[in-house]
Amino acid sequence: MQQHQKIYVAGHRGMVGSALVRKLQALGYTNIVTRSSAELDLRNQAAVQSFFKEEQPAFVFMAAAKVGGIHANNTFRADFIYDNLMMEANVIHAAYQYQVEKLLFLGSSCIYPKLAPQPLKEAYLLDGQLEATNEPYAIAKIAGIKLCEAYRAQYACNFISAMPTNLYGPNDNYDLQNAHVLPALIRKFHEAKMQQAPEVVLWGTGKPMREFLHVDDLAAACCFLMQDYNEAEFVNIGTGVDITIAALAQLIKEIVGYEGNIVNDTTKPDGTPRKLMDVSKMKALGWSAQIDLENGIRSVYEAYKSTH
Ligand code: GFB
Repeated sequence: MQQHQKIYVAGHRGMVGSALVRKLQALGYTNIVTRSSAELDLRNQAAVQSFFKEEQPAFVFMAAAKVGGIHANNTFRADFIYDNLMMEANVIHAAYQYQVEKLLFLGSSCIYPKLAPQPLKEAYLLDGQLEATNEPYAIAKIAGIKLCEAYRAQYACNFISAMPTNLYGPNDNYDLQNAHVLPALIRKFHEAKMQQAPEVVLWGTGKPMREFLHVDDLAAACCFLMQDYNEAEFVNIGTGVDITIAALAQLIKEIVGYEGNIVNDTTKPDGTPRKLMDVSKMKALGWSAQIDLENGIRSVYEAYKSTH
């Protein structure tokens, strides 16, 4: 990837896409093309094709997706499968038609079977039943991996896939119903502190374990793969360290400085018991995450306070 070559970052307004644009700019890439979803609906095949025909990007980061936390995934099941399938099929097919030199597709750790052995090795894909709350999203993301593999096998396209663990960072979604756990808890503890509320409600039992990666680390990993990795097999991206939801809540409570109680709402789902990435492949390639969880949460909380 040369600094003057045209790079399309799909989904540049999202948490991942905006981190990619920041990272690419910091690395000196000057020819980045973007479209908002109002300008280009990636679910519309004709619109996607005319965009690729007009812009002819050399590289594509496919970071556009419909995403959300456990409740959003479980509720908007049709939207999560339809929107994601359409976007990725249109972008990947257009990248083939318009001879994109290389494409990176972003998936998710929820592609793995619910009860897969831990840590999750890339080889565990399609080895068992998926977690029910996010099955439609996971199926769409698995389809994205398979699209990349199939276009590589049939048409020799250099399409690669990366599977990030749970992410957080700038431009995250803080909507309490639809957010992921980390931003939701930052908001809940912050508002409880401001209102001097006696308790904060944690969904589920607090026992599930999750791994959290700062999106700036993910962006660095994606640029690294775009520059150096050209294989068919997808690659996990994570920290290799996980934490219970109860311990995460305690950590965020301390960072925010909230002094009330935490209560569990066990009518809400726990989701997958654990999804810790095996990051040995990425480590062997020479990349590992740099931002530790406590510092990462401190930085996003500072940003949250300045904008809310
Ligand atoms: O982050 P999260 O919504 O998604 O929830 P998943 C993680 C865990 O935190 C679950 C608990 O056990 C939740 O029950 N939790 C506790 C909360 N309090 C809260 C809260 O206030 N809000 C939220 N959202 N959770 C998603 C998938 O799964 O992860 C997607 O649905 C995607 O497909 C994404 O893969 C990365 O980690 O369970």
